[in-house]
Formats: sequence, C-alpha cells, structure tokens
Amino acid sequence: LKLQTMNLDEPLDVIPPERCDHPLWPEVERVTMDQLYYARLEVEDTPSSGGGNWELFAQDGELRLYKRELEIDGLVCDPLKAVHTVKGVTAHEVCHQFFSPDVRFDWENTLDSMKVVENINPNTLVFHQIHKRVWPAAQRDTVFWSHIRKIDADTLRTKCHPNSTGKKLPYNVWIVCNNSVDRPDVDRGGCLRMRLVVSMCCEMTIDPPVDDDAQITRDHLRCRIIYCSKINPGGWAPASVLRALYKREYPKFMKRFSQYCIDVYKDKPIML
Ligand code: 18C
Repeated sequence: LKLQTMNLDEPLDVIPPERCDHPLWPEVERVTMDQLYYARLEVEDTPSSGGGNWELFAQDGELRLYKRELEIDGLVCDPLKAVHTVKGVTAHEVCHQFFSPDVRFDWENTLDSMKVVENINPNTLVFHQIHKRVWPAAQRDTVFWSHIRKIDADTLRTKCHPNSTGKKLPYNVWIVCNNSVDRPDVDRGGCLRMRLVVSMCCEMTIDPPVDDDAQITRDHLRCRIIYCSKINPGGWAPASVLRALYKREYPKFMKRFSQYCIDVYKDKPIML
C-alpha cells in the first residue's frame, strides 16, 4: 500500500478531488461539511441555532473543554467540544499531524495498534485502530474513514459561517473529519466496536496582519483548534469510569497534541 502523505518540505494543497467514484465519497463530503458547520458554531449560541447547552468542565489557559450529557440505550455518549488557541503553527500543519498515519503513535496514547485498511484517495484513508483496554470494560476497536481538506474562502463565506455578520474571516481553515464506517470484514479480534464522529477544525489568523505573505513568520501565526467528538462505546462500560476517563484524557490529549505540533514545526519552514 503506497500512502501519499505530505512531505513537509514540499507542501501539497489538499483539496478534494473533482471526481471520486468511491461509494463512500458522498458521505465523506456530507459529513465533513456538517462537522465543519457544527465545529464553528460558538458554544454560547442558542439551542435554536444548534449550538447551545454546552457545559464547561475543564479549563487551562486558552484551553476550554465542554460536554453535553447524553445517554443512548443506557450508554454514556456525551458529545465533547474542546477549543484551544496555539501560537506558531498553521492550520494546515496541525491538521496534517492529526491526519497522517506516519506520526499517529507520536501523539496518540490510546492505541494498541493502527492500520490503514483502505486508501480512498490522497486525502481520505480508512483506519482500523485497536485501543488500549480500560478495566473493567472490554477492549474496543474502531474502523473509520479520515478525511483532510482545506476550506476555501468562498465556501467559508457562503456555506459555513453561521454568524457571518461582524466576524473576521480567518486567513484559512483546515479540517480533518473521522467517521465510523461499517466494515464487518475487518476482524474485531475480540473487541467491542465503538462508533465515532470526530473532527479537528483549525482556523488560522495572522496577527498582526501583514501586507504580503512573504513577511509571515511563526510569530504571526495563531491557530484556533476546535476538536469535537461523539463516541458511542458500542457496549457495556460503567458510566462513572467513562466520565472519569474522558475528563482526564481529553485535556491531556489537547495539550499533548498541540505541544507536539509546536515542537515538530518550530524550526521548519512554514506550511501555509
Ligand atoms: O481523536 C483522537 N484520535 C483519533 C486518531 O486516533 C481518532 C480516534 C478516536 C478514538 C478515541 C477514543 C479512544 C478511547 C479508547 C479507550 C482507551 C483509552 C485509554 C487511555 C489510557 C491512557 O479520532 C484523539 C482521541 C483522544 C481520546 C481521549 C480519550 C477519550 C475517552 C473517551 C471515552 C470513549 C468511550 C470509550 C469506551 C472505553 C471503555 C471504557
């Protein structure tokens, strides 16, 4: 399997292919755009606009984590929204690190194993992951497609800016969207299969603004990371264990992952 991932020295514009005949493609398009819209709704927006009811459960500097309590068939499926602002990295760089299988083990600590089971196109892969077992629950695995794309300014203006009035448009926006896929052919190896919808949406601004892109240095880069997840554990797991687990692990993940991105890129040319 030959993976076309980006060479950090030769940035590649990850735009969706004009034509993709894969049967999952309409779903990839739809879910990615839905997630972009959902991510960019402010947490304080009213329920009628689809964004309200978030409860802040952790905060550390610029990092804020919100949850909504939701149980489905007695299973805790609380949606999560985490918002962080980091300096010195671009939206493209952060999304590239979140998408690329080459670096997954450098920042992801919930995994026993990870495999790319299908290459849909250069910016869309299907992953099979086996996660670490959490006592006393059964071990979990996931199969999901993962898609990375840059959102152009026109799409931002016309389709996905819920409160377009009075808000400054970011320099650019990138998103990675992960969504579970039914793949009974992928061996569960005795695990319970979880279902997830996860997105990492990154809005980049240049601060202070410059007249010419050539003047941009890492000191100008501000990246707002909006991480959203909805996970259905797929079978019995004690509610108290699960809520304690995510309250501890999501803040750790957000801090570790963003610091990892800063460290990777600090002495590298900027990938806009
Ligand atoms: O989004 C993240 N990673 C992506 C690439 O891997 C991808 C994966 C998402 C799956 C996340 C769920 C993992 C939970 C598995 C349990 C094992 C945890 C062990 C941790 C011990 C150190 O989108 C980043 C993911 C960051 C996840 C933080 C942990 C969140 C826990 C949420 C609980 C969900 C239910 C799990 C049921 C397990 C049984 C108790």
